[in-house]
Amino acid sequence: MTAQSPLHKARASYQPRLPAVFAGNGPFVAIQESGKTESVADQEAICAAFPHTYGLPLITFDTGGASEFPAVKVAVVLSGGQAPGGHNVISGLYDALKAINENSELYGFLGGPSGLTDNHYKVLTGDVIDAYRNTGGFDIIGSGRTKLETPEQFEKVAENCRALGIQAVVIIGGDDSNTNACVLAEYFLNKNLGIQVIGCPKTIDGDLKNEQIETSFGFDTATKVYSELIGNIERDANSAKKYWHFIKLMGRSASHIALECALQTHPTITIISEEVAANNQTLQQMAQYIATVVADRAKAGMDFGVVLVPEGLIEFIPEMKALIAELNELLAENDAYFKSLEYTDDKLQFVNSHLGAGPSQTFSSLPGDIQLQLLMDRDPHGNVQVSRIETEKLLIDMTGDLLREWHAKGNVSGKFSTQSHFFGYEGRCAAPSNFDADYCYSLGYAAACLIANEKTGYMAAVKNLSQPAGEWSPGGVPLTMMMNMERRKGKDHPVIKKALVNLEGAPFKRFATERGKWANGNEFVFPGPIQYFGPPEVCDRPTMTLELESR
Ligand code: FBP
Repeated sequence: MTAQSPLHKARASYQPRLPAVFAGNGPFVAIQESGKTESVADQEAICAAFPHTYGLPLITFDTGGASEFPAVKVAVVLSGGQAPGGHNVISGLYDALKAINENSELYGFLGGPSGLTDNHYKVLTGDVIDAYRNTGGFDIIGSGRTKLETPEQFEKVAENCRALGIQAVVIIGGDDSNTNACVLAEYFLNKNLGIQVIGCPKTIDGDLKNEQIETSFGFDTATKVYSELIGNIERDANSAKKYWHFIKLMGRSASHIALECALQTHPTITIISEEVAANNQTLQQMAQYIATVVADRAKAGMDFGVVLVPEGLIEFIPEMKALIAELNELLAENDAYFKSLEYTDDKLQFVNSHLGAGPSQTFSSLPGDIQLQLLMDRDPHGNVQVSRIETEKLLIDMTGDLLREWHAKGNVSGKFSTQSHFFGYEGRCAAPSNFDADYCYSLGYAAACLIANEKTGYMAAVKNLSQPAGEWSPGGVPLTMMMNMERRKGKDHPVIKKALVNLEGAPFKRFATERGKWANGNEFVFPGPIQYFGPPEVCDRPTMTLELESR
């Protein structure tokens, strides 16, 4: 990269703010440990799967630790989808390792976890790190979604680390990648290989959070970017007064992104998948709800509005959930045969002839495009690729059909002209907000402290995030503590528990009390672009989710 924008240049010299415990003494911290911990669910099964790493204590850092550490060689890998701030985790890690001992070295493994098995790496020097400080993207070393799951892969990782003298591996990833980190830590301990593994909580989706992890990095920046775009569309809708905009938002299964964006922008309608599941709402009922709001607004002369649709919605609609579960099992059991089918008709026929009565009926009722999108390859972790299913278009079609029916009966007036959008990739590589820049840098520091203190099987963590950075509390959370058993690719597996939107939580409750007003009037809010320089109430505001959850 040679040409740089003025913002890129100005941002390079931003010095991320650190929690007080690091600001005073750098990474030389004292370790405070809790008692034995338990996994969030399925304790017996998780304990049996991770006998060496189960039950580790929680760690918080305090001032007054050792003042010297030996040099250490560390590997870092970025895993899964991009999230703003990844480069700052790496720069925080680098700076802390160098502060610990200037002879420490950081190796960046390329293209995600496969870099570790294939031994593709580059040494991260000060010059390389400086070029990426406070920038978005994962391009410093690239990312990938390879799942580390077989002993052969683990042996390869160990062999490659040993050859370079690497003592610790930092995996920066989401729930699935941190599940990999946990499995790897357990394997290395079991084999007594002396290689530590530390995870870092990354994902724009916001679903890697729990009692200990307040938010994953990237959620703050991504939701601010989407909220800016939604606000712009709201203003366009309100100016032209002729379109209904249906916006699908990334976020995988959980609706955290849609909820946060709704709180920031007050759209006309927002669907929250978790509520749909709780109310057992069918696709038809959802279309009815949207059509009713459209018809009511038409009566008031408002043939326009903005609808937010979380990308994972399809998995939460009861009849679709049953269909997807059966498809997952069917495709996992017949993977090779299904992939050998060349023609679409043969694939559809195979699926139709193997599905049970209910799922088969649901499948047949879907438009052809959606049927094919549901049959696309699962990701390496067995997840349906919801970003590729055009749920927003399905809702537009169904709502339109209903409105035409009502129109024919003379029950509604007005026009239903639509535009569809999908916001996802637009937000994943944005320059990190001040919050994400600071948070990620602190996570990198925390990972280095865990390594220097010979910990393994931990996720680097920073708490008290709704307060200014100086008051943040860094430490480590045992990876096993976040695990439960889930069905993947037709089998039960120990995985980190995804956090879905809590319908009893403050963010959803706030949304639920306000949405009626937003549907009937024009309550749009226009957040505008992320600001990096300026007054703290504009530049340093955390997400509303974090703010409301910490009250
Ligand atoms: P992870 O952070 O869990 O890896 O996923 C982030 C994400 O952006 C999801 O919101 C989205 O469904 C998925 O990645 C898209 O995957 P891909 O980048 O492979 O298209």
